[in-house]
Amino acid sequence: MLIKTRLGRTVEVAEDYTVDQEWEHFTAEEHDRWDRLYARQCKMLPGRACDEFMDGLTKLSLSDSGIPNFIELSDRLEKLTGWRVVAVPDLVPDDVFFDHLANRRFPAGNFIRPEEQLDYLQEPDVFHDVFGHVPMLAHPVFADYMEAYGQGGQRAGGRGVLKNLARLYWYTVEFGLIKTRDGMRIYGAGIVSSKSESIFSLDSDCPHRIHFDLERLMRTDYRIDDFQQTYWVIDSFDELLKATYQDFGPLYDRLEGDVTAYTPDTVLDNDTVHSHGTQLYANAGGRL
Ligand code: HBI
Ligand code: FE
Repeated sequence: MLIKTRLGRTVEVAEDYTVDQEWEHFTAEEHDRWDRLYARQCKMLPGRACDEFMDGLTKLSLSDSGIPNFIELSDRLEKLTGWRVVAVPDLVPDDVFFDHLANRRFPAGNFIRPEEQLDYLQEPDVFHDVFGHVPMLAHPVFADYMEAYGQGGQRAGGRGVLKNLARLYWYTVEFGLIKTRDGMRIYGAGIVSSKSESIFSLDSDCPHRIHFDLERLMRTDYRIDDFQQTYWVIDSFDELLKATYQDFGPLYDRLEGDVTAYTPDTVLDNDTVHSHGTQLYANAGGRL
C-alpha cells in the first residue's frame, strides 16, 4: 500500500509497513554522516553507557564504517538473540509496532537525519534506531524484555492503556538508567544516541532520578521535545524483565479510565529517590 510519511515522502510499503532498506542507495556523504555521528557518540560513552550496550556494539561490529546493511546486521544479531532488524520509512502504527516486537523484529528507519539536524530530530532515523536500540537487543535479557513489551501491547488492545504502555517504553527503552557497581550508567536509546543528553542525564543536578516502579511510571507523563525531567533507574535487566512477567490484568484494571497523570517532575513520598533534582533547566524554559 501507499503511505505518506511525516517527512512528506510518498512510499510503497508492505502490509507490515516494511520496505527494502535499499542500502545501495545511500550516498558516500550519508555514510560519512553516520561515521561522524558514530565517532562523536563513541567518544562520549565509555564510563557512561552500561557494559551491556558497549558489548553489543562490539559483538555486532557496529564500528565498521558506514550505515549498516540491515541484512548483514540481522544475520549477526539473529545468531545472538534471534532478533532481526527490518526497514521502515517512518513511525509505524502501534499495533504494527507491537506485532514486530512480539516476533523479535525491530523496525528501524531507512533514512539518515539531514546534516542540518545532526543533533536533534523527532523522526527516528537509522542512527537513533540502529546505534541507539540495536546494541541492547544483543543482550539476552533485554531481548526478552522487548519481546515481552510487544506481547504486552498486543494484550492491551482496546483496553485504553496504550498511553501507559507507551510511558513504559519511553522511560525504559528510550530513557532508562541503570545503577551498576561502578556507578550510574545509561541504557536508553534516546540518551545513548544523543551527545547532549548523555551528559545531562548523568551529570546534571536538574532532573530527578527515581527508582523504577512499573505502576508509578505508567502513571507519569513525559516530554518528547526536550531533556527528561525524571529518569527512572533500574538495578538490573532482570528487574525490568520480571516486572513485565506479571499478569497485567489487575494493573490494567487500575489504570483503565484513570485519566489523571503525574506531571514529569512529580516526586511522591513513596518514591525511592536516587537524586532529587533542582528542575532548574526545565523551569528556566529548557531548550526554548
Ligand atoms: N514505530 N518505527 C517505529 N518506532 C517506534 O519506536 C515506535 C513506532 N510506533 C509506535 C511506537 N514506537 C510507540 O508509540 C509504542 O511504544 C507504543
Ligand atoms: Fe527509539
